[in-house]
Amino acid sequence: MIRYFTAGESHGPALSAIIEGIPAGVAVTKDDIDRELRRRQQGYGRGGRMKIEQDSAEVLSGIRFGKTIGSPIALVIRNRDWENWTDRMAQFTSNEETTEKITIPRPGHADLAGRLKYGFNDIRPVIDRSSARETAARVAAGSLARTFLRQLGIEIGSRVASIGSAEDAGSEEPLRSLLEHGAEALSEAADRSEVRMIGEAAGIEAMASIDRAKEQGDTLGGVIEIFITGVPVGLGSYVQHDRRLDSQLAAAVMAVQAIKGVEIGPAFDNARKPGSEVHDAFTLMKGEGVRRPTNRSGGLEGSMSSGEVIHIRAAMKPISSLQSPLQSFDLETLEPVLSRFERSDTCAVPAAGVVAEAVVAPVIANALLEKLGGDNMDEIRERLERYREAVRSAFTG
Ligand code: EPS
Repeated sequence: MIRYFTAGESHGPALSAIIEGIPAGVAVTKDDIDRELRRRQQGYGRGGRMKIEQDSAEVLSGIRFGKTIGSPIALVIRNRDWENWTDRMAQFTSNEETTEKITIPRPGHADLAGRLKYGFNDIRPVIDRSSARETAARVAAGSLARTFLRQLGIEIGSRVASIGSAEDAGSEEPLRSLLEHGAEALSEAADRSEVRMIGEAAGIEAMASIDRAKEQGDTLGGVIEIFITGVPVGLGSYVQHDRRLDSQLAAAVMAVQAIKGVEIGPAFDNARKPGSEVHDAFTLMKGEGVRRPTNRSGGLEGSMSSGEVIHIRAAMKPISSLQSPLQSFDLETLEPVLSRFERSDTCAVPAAGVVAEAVVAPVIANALLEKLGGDNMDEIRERLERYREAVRSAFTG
């Protein structure tokens, strides 16, 4: 089973991740990892920090001659900004006397609860670890799981469905035809837009609203959609709560900073409709087995993959570092003050889509490994092919 951890502070020396459980024999290039890191850094509305960083991962273990060897893979992404923070984030020299303490919590952030929970007299350690910069390490780790999946014909992609009130409406048809080529075709199309939308007019509107928010010292959230193609039927299980694939996917996406809502397919719309307009009827296709003309279940039935495209939607709240401050108070003087501004992005919804792609990859890879077992690529490929064939021929008479 694949598991991973990340470590690192936003302004410390580096971010790192150890990922274990990627089978042996997965062909990996350095660019399979760095490409995802670059994608995560893009997007209209990012702040000054993205001009400083050029994320790239050093691989310390687990890969030999361009292939995984089944052992843990350790990754390090250096923070270029660290050189500007060596005093304020010093590890062993005590600069407590000379370092300005952060004592005004930003509403909406981890600042206040984190300061109380860990007992600091300075919010800085909370800011630095709760920062969404940590997602760079998750993207690096996730890129290995998605490389594994890609070699088995399973692809992950995403688009931004809305930013603020600007919606990528009317893109359903191009979206469907892109997905026929696999979810990565969708992501490639989305990556051509700075806001990762498919419709050009929607993208222009979204960028204008980001500009307006920035001028007003405000921030914007949005909705992202993740698609996974090529997933065989029957991953996950209904027999026990912790084996349900929909809950595992939702948990992974919800664990991304600022994600506050997750739905499988159009779940909240479905909740307003009668069952006859929600459930996907079966059609038997010659040579292909069962298909559903609609996919309103988002590719999951009974908490298992249905064999259709998996479709997840996630709501990201607007970033909580606002240039136009909200009411706060000083933790030392207890005086009411306006919240302080910490350099930040105006909108990071496009990046959140890339992060969401990365965090669902280990979930799908684990569900596949649970179904098939196997420690190396040849073994897994053969078992998957046999399973796909059994599914294809199950109802073809
Ligand atoms: C972030 C604040 C900003 C963002 C950062 C997330 O960083 P800084 O405080 O250094 O300006 O740019 O995102 C990243 C650095 C990144 O790589 O995504 C925060 O507080 O969450």
